[in-house]
Amino acid sequence: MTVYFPEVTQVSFEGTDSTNPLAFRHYNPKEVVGDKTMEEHLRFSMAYWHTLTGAGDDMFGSGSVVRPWDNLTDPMDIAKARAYASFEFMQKMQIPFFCFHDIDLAPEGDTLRETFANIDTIVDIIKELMAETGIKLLWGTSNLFGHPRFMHGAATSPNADVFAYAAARVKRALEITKELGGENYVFWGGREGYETLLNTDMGLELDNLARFLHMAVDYAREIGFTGQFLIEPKPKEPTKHQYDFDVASVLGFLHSYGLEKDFKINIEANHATLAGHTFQHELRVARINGILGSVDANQGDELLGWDTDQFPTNLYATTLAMYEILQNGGLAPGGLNFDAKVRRGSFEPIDLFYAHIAGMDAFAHGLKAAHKLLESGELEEFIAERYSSYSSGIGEKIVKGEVGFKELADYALENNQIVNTSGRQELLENILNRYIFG
Ligand code: XUL
Ligand code: CO
Repeated sequence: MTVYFPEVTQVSFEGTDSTNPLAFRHYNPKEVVGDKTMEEHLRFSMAYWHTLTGAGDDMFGSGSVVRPWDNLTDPMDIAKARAYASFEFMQKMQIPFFCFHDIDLAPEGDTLRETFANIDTIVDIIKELMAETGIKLLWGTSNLFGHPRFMHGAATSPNADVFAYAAARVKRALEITKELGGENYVFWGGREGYETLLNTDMGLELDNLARFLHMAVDYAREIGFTGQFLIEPKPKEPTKHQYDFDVASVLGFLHSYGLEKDFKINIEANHATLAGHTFQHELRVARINGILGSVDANQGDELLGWDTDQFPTNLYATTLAMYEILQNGGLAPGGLNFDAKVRRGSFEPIDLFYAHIAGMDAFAHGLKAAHKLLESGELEEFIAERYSSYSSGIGEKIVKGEVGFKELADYALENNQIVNTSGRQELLENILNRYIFG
């Protein structure tokens, strides 16, 4: 059997004293944190598109990466090598899930039929590898943005033939996701947005997007797919404006079109920051609305204004993310998918290992810190006290709906002394630091 990554035998937990760069210092899959093991909490997933298909190209330059299949020329041979290599990689990394777009797996053919046949060949291999290794599919999706046919969108294209083509692709991707036992199915808007309103019928485009999603749900039910549907918000890039801008706008869209019972949200950290929000903000909005479904775990660069998809290493972000996720009761059937890529200059296969180790350790550390923070109740006690004016007196009456503007005005006219208390942000930041850094 071909070994694709001979430089690594197995990445294991060695603890915080270890200086081995090919070991985990925090991620210890069987370690129990609260009510679950780390692997049950974190549900790590590898993104097939970045780790196997990604070439290291960017808008200024072509592919840079060196990969073990570079000696192959036939695109189907390359696709097969990637499939085998992906499972070797996940096993060596102890990653229990993966995610893919339909055409990450195999090259597109000249016709849609040929494309499906190419994908089916690889799906058969992947199915066997899943059975052999026990590695599972977190989610499937369809790439409805890369090919020029999607230049004006997919479900929101002004061209009905493109809408039909996109439907055929999602239909097949749903069938594959079901066949592989996928636990979720993701819709990322891709090019569902606009470049200029001068040529755009926004009302029709949004209606069509909703029609498309309803058709997907109907078809999934028809074939017995029981996985969770997810929408992944992103405000811009590649289009100037993407309809699934952020969690709040997706929530409004789902309610407007009667889709709110069928969809949850897949939150990507770098998309949150592109929308001008923190990662924690997006998780919080989803959590309090009961629609936090899954996470694309990555991070952006503070100085670059685009979707750099870096591996997550920021302990503040991972801790506060896990703080939301723990309060959500976890993510299952969702998980933490590394929608992240190595930098263009990190072109060697071993960089894929270092990158995933960094992300897994950062989230494992975040999990431990967030668990301790929640156990202590320090923030929750502070917050409860901060809002205690709503537990008695006029506040209680407001919350219970017992007063209106007339009663409140009467109260305010008699209450000449409003006393505020400090928000204590800096104290709370000290407390957070104590849980992160000890
Ligand atoms: C693009 C992105 C996608 C989705 C799946 O920014 O995040 O890879 O996660 O289509
Ligand atoms: Co993503």
